[in-house]
Amino acid sequence: LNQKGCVVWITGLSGSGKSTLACSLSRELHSRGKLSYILDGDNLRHGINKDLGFKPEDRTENIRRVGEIAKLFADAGLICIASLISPYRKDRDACRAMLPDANFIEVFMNMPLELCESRDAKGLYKLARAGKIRGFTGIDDPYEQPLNCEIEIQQNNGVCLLPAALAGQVLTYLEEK
Ligand code: GGZ
Repeated sequence: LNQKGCVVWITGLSGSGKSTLACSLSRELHSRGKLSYILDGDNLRHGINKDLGFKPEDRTENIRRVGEIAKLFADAGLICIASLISPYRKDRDACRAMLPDANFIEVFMNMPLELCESRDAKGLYKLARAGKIRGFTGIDDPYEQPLNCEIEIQQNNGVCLLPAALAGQVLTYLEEK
């Protein structure tokens, strides 16, 4: 395998584009002959993490488990792309601490709440606003922005780059490392 394992950890609000970036990045890596694997918070919550909800201690355990699994993939030489809201800084930092520092690349999807909320693919923001879901990130549960992330994705004059271009930003970073 002509690659070194690492973890690309994508964090951000629901609807900020984490999964889209993860898919695009995985596709771009594949086309360059690089092996990757996506760990998606929402998917894993149907299987290995189906005993967990969204209380702070459940989110912490969710992120801890995914961090441990990501580490295994990275040890096996894969580029593991983790896509979770992971709203609490201490939980993300605990995952970072599991790996040699250069092997944890934190990507912050810094999108305005209004944009995420306007997408509302599953109608969850609407339910949260109506008080039908409690503890929804960005509404009545905090999102703690990274202080020292490796890559920050932002809109530029209200325009967001296409997923392939965003993936390109991450690829450039990975290639330089
Ligand atoms: C945040 C919630 C909640 C609450 C359900 N808060 O955008 P989605 O819908 O498809 O993906 C979100 C997913 C979040 O799972 P994570 O494992 O990434 O969260 S964390 O890292 O905080 O553990 C969202 C949906 O679950 N969802 N209830 N209360 N997101």
